[in-house]
Amino acid sequence: MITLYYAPTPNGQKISIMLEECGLPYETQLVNILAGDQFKPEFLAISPNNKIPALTDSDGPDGEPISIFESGAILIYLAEKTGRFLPSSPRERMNVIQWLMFQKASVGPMLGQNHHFNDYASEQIPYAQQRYIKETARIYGVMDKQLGQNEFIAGDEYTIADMAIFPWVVNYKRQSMDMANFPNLNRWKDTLKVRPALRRGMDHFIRTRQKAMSAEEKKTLFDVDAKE
Ligand SMILES: N[C@@H](CCC(=O)N[C@@H](CS)C(=O)NCC(=O)O)C(=O)O
Repeated sequence: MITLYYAPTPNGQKISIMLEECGLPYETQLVNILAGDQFKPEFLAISPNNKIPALTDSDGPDGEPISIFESGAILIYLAEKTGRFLPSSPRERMNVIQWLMFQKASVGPMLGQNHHFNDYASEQIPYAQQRYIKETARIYGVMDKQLGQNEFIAGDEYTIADMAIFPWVVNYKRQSMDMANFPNLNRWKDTLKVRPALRRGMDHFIRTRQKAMSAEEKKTLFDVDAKE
C-alpha cells in the first residue's frame, strides 16, 4: 500500500495529482504543518527536512518497503513504478527531468517566497515583496516562452513536470501575476485544469485548508528558533 504524507498545498498537490492520474490505490496521512506535526519524530524518520510531501510504499523496489521525501523524487519514483508520465527514451526523459528540476529549483522556491512576503509575513518589506514578484514574472516568462513552442512544458506529452508546475501557477492572482501577459502559460493552465484526475488531485482534502493562519500557527511554521 502507498501512504501519502500530505497537506493540501502546491507541493502536496503535485503528488495527489500524480497518484490520481495513475489510478494507484493510496491512503492519505494528513500532516498538520500548522500544528507542528512535521516535527514529530515519526514523521522526521521519513522526511528529515520536516516538510510534506513524503510517501511510503510497502511494495517498493524488489518488493521491499521504501520511504521517500522531496516531491521531485516522489514523482520520479511513481513514474518509474507505473511507467507513466516520464518518457523512457534517454533524451526525452532528460528533457522532462530538467523541467522538473526547474520547478524544484526556481518555480517552487521563488513563488513560495512571493507567497511568504506578500501574504504570510507579519511585516511589510517592500524590497522583498517586489523582489519575489519580479522573480515570479521572470519565471512565468520562461514558461510562457517554452509553452509558445510546445503543447506541454517538456514537449508534446503531459508529464510529471506539468504536474509539478500546475499547482503553483493556479495561484497566479496571489502572486500578483496578470495571465494576459502570459498567453501561452494561460492556454496550458486552461488545458490542464479540466483533466478530471488533476482536478481530483488538486481537490484532495482541500476543505481542510484554512483561509488565514493564526499568529501561533505562523510561529510554528516560520519561526524555527521558537522550536528550539
Ligand atoms: N523541496 C520540498 C518542499 C516541500 C515544502 O516546502 N513543503 C512545505 C509545505 S508546501 C512544508 O511542509 N512546510 C513545513 C515546514 O517548513 O515546517 C519538496 O519539493 O518536497
